[in-house]
Amino acid sequence: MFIDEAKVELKSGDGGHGCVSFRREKFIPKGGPDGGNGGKGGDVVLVCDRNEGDLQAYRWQPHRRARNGAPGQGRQCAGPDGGDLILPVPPGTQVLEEGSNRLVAELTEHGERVVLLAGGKGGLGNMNFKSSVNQAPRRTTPGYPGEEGNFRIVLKTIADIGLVGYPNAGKSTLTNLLTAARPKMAPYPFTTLHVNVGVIDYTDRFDRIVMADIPGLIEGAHENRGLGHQFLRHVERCSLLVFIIDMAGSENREPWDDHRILERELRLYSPILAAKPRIIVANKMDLPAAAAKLKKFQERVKDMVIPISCYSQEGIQEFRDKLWAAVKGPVDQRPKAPAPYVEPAVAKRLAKVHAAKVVAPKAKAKPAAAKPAKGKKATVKATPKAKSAVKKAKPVAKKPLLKKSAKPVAKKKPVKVVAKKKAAPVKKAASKSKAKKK
Ligand SMILES: Nc1nc2c(ncn2[C@@H]2O[C@H](COP(=O)(O)OP(=O)(O)OP(=O)(O)O)[C@@H](O)[C@H]2O)c(=O)[nH]1
Ligand SMILES: [Mg+2]
Repeated sequence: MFIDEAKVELKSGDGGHGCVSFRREKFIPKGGPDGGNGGKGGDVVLVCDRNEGDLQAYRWQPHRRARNGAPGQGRQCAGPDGGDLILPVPPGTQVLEEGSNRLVAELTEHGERVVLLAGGKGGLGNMNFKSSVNQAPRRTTPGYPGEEGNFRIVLKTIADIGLVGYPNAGKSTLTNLLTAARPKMAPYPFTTLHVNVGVIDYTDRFDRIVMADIPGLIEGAHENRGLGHQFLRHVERCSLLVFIIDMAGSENREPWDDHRILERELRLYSPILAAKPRIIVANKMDLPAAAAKLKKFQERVKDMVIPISCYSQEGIQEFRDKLWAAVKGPVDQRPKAPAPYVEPAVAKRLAKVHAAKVVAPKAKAKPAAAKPAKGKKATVKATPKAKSAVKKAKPVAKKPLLKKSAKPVAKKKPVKVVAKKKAAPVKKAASKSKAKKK
């Protein structure tokens, strides 16, 4: 049984008490205080070990405690320290505080060590308290108690790619084909009940890719249908998701429906997982219905699709190469994260708002197009649209003249000039009449 979560109650060792003792030897009267210190309590230490597969050991033995330090002894002997409690855990283990769910420790690299709970310090024996004024002290200190706590240990498998698909899509068959892992494969749903990790070896490139095969997802997994979402945590750390889709629809489902539902379930599980880059693998291409369905599928889903068949092994080499390029190849050639999903109703509303925003600046642009009409002598060769704008602007420019508005419009100047010309003859006439009078 694969166990990826366990609740544990841990306690580090208490420190040993200090000792009260006086040296008593033949012919040595009043030998003085010689009580030793107590030993330190053992720590609770987590060690990351790649040979550990899961957390089974903690499920069956959840109460663990480190050893206490021994009390001090006479003749200035310190008590021995309590031994540390070493807890080996597989890479990808997280330790959370029970109740608050605070992440306390995370171990990802083989050999990593984390002291989860420190052991208590040992107490001081009476030899530490002797002085010129107190030559026979009976004073000691007790050992400090160790720490204790309840924790939840969770395993999140570390793999480069995670296989996601409906039950019977062929995830385990593909894992068997590409890696040395041997997950069970059979023509009934939920054959795989836990995570299987396999390694794809690229001997020619001196490289490897770690692949995680998880149990199948079905519609309503977020409501705990099937095995629910619980295994999706194992693909949370993958850099790439591989959607395996039964392209032949051998279970009377359409492949595009499978794809839509898988996307939805990922979204409902976590937005982080939904935003991971992915590639789609069309499996079971050896079956007759597959080719036609693949065409329809590609019309609906625009992402890259790699057709393969685990039976005839068609497309497997190409898949291996594309996988390597997607995980280890140049960064700019790797698949990009999908655009964030927007609910269709929200998308419609956004489209309307966007359209309104696009129209608004056009309406503002009209007066700007009319501006050159003020100067009349605008020599800019206007496009047909601009010409029409200029034509439309002409009556607008005349209007202020008719209304005699106070605005300094270019056409007002000739009016003033006319007024001056008329005024001049009047003055001349007045001067002529004055001359006649004289
Ligand atoms: N015709 C055909 N059948 C396939 C192909 N790949 C897998 N199968 C069959 O599909 C069935 C299911 O395969 P599995 O690998 O167990 O499917 P799975 O996705 O791991 O299923 P679960 O573990 O239940 O989630 C098995 O009977 C396989 O033999 C393929 O390329 N062509
Ligand atoms: Mg399987």
